[in-house]
Amino acid sequence: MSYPYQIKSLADYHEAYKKSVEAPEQFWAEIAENFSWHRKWDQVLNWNFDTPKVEWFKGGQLNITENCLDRHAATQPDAPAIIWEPNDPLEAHRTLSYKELLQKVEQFAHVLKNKGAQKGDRICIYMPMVPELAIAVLACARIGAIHSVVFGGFSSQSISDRINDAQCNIVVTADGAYRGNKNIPLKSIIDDALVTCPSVQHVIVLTRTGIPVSMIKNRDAWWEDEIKKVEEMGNPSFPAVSMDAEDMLFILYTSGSTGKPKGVVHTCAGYMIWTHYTFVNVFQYQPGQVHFCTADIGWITGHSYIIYGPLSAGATSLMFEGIPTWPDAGRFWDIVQKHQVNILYTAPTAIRSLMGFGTAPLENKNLSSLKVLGTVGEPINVEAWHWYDEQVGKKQCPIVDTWWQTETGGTMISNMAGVTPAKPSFATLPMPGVQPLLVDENGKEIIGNGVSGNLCIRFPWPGILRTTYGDHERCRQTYFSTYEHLYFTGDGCLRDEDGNYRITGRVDDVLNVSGHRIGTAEVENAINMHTGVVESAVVGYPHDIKGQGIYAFVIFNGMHTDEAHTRQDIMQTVARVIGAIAKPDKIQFVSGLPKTRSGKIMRRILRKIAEGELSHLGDTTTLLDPAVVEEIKMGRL
Ligand code: 7RM
Repeated sequence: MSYPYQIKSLADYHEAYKKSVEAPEQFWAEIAENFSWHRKWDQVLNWNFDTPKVEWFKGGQLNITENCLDRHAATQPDAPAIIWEPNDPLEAHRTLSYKELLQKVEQFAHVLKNKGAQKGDRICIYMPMVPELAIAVLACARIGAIHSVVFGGFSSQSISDRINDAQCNIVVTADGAYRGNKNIPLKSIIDDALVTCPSVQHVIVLTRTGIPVSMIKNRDAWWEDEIKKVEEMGNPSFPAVSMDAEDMLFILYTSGSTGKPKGVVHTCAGYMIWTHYTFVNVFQYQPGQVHFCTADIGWITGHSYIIYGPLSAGATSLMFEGIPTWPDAGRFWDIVQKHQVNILYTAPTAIRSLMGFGTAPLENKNLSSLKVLGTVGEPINVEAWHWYDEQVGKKQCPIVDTWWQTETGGTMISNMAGVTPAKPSFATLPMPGVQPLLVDENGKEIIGNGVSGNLCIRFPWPGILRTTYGDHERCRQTYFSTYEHLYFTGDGCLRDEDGNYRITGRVDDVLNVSGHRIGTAEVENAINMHTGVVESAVVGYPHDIKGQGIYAFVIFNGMHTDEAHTRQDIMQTVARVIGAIAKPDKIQFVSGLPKTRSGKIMRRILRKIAEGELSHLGDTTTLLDPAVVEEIKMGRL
């Protein structure tokens, strides 16, 4: 496949950017012409950020899976679409060509249809990182069902909240999952979740680990048995269902500043074009290259840059089931060597954790296939950037620092590999179609360079979220009401003298722990479920590997046998309610929390204490009880 819209030089970039701002409709229409449509659109863009309402390619009809599968299966049937590397290096890898992947997606689309799935239904997918996860996702898209993938590390409670919010009628899962030396009982976690999910009628269970599971009659079926039924039907093809450009493609839950995760909604055409365009340009993908994105498909990065971006481009996408440090800290490098990976896209937290093992795991690994490196998920510190550049890229590979969010669908601010200049710890320049600006607390735009403020976007791009599932008002409130007529990202940002952007981190109550977004309110709610807890306050603090760690201040009134034991109990509670990723790193027991006279917890003070900045707490005179601050300082962990 060729990409006529691939930007080839800095001058090209400036030209494309200018056109995308001056004539956005013409710009995106020309790109959209390169996809397969059942019907062309009537209007390129219709929008209003106040409602908010954004519609791209309204009236157009298409199916994203024809763009990701059929057209490549026709022109390059034997080209590898997915290379799958298992958790355990002793197990054989698998390669699925475009022809094979299409056939498997059609088979599973039949399975879903046989279970009664219809266009518009919501289907929850809770699976390990195996090819069948991508197959399930694409099969949903093929029949027009809306997928809601839930990361395999979330607890029963988190799953049932998400299933109930979206009213899913089908769940696709596996018996278990391998992650490093752990064996996670996915089906049993699903069984616990479904006790409180009356909307679910069918559960399809893939065999992965072989651990015993309980199968409930008339509800649960094995993936393999259902596939056999389709084979017995003679493996009929499955014509892709025609979708409106603005029909929902998927829901993905993400944390915000309130306790309840939001179901971010993306639609078919805009999301497809945005992930494709950003994939091809940011990584400068060349046909035949192997792209390795290390994210889990449970997060947006996996949706956009393991599945939809690469496959829409006819690329080879490498999917890895395991973790970077098992069986040893050379796992990524073995994979790069074994599969001749050309593009490696990972998170700063993974780089920092591997840095901790020194350079020994890199010795005798042939990384010469690498052409482009990428990072995503959190700010990358300069030290990690240089380590990545020197030890992994051998100073031969451009590094793209891609800033974006679940809500933006794809990359928003990033350099383009080898085409626009990189600057360590800077995401640098906006993608064509992205119009960033910085504002102060009052929403006044901060003009000029060498300034910082809150990062907003003033014009829609094709991949912007359309709503939060079932609660459009919440979408308006969260993203479009803080500053009038603008999309607010929740991130703080600096713009240097040359106009390069550096994202400095969240300015709301959202933590970024190892690249995972976690709301402080969510963690507090989970802690408060422990019977002995009276109240809690959670803040982030700088953590060498995770980027941010979770620090919890807890008022405990229960029966203390000993503090260490109570800490463990609270950790367990959080793991049960949310998942292990949200376990606090530190729990400090306190007798009170710093509150204003109106009862608001002053997190600013707690944040400073957690960071260890004990002497610059700022004004504490408005506190109800200033003495409590002294006590908390004394007991700091
Ligand atoms: C893709 C993803 C979004 C939040 C975002 C930022 C932070 C992501 C970068 C970054 C600095 C980056 N989606 N973030 N990428 N900060 N530099 N290159 O991570 O919805 O899970 O998180 O992540 O704070 O708002 S996400």
